[in-house]
Amino acid sequence: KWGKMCIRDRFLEFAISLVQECGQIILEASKERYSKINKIYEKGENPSDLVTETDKIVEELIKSKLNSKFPDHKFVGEETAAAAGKHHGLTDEPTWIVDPIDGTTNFIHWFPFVAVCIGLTINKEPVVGAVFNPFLNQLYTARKGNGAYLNLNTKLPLSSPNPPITLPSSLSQCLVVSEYGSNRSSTTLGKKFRSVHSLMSKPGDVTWGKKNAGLVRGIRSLGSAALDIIQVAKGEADIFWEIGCWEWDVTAALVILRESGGIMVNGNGPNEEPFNILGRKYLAVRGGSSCAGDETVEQSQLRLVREFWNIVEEIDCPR
Ligand code: 2AM
Ligand code: CA
Ligand code: CA
Ligand code: CA
Repeated sequence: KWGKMCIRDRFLEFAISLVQECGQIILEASKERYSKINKIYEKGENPSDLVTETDKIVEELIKSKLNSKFPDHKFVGEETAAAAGKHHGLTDEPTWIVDPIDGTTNFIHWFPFVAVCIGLTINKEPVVGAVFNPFLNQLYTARKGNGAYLNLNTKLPLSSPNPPITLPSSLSQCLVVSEYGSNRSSTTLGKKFRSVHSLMSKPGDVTWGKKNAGLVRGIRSLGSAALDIIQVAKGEADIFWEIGCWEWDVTAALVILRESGGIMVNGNGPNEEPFNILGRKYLAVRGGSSCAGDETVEQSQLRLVREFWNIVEEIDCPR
């Protein structure tokens, strides 16, 4: 039914106007730190999983504006899903996938990596993405087939002044971004820590000193999965890895990542099974215009995916 629908600019334009409007609301609300508008709730039984009034207000605003503008379209949002207490599938209908505040803990603490994320899927394919960080006034946008941009004028990945961006030839040259999520059960977090540890040190490498290289160059956590992915789209990080996050963390940023030349898989790569936006395991590698050796850029990306996945321990994350 939606196969012939063209991906029109008006979808992206509307998403941009919404993230900008909501960014202002988020900024204003952040001034009222710890006051009523920012009343903080713990979600469910999980004390590290927080939500504020602002998360809810922003999501309701986006939902109602999208519903008036595109009444036939579906809506998926983090706080709506939380209120319903159950999850949903994804259909072929145009579906707006929204995270009103990605980085709620950052928002509460004024750590300036906070994003409002609006993505659109058609036929389950992410086609439009807008991610806005109001604290840094950075707007990231993309439409399938039309490139990815910072503040509507700077193309991603960044390449300053004008050299080709060379892909890392090995994991040891990669800067990795990842999150720990809000699941602090010792089994889940323990496995993740062991995986991260195995990336930061080489097996059998027990001495401190010059010989310790580590399997990756470093690991960073911004506290916003969407902005982690954006770092990869910009070319300022090489790999994004996260287990347990949701489609609203990923959809908008994924369009931007892909339009910047990056790839995202759920596990070992596209060879295994088609990418599933609901997969809750995400591994991304940035794009580049060249790479070392005889490989194509795509071959290099897939090799890095395989090498990375061989190191980290698989974690079961049923949804
Ligand atoms: P949120 O701020 O919208 O809740 C840091 O915790 C990052 O991981 C944020 O992007 C956060 O989104 C997301 N996140 C929250 N809960 C998570 C979970 N259980 N597993 C993985 N990521 C989660
Ligand atoms: Ca949340
Ligand atoms: Ca989120
Ligand atoms: Ca959120």
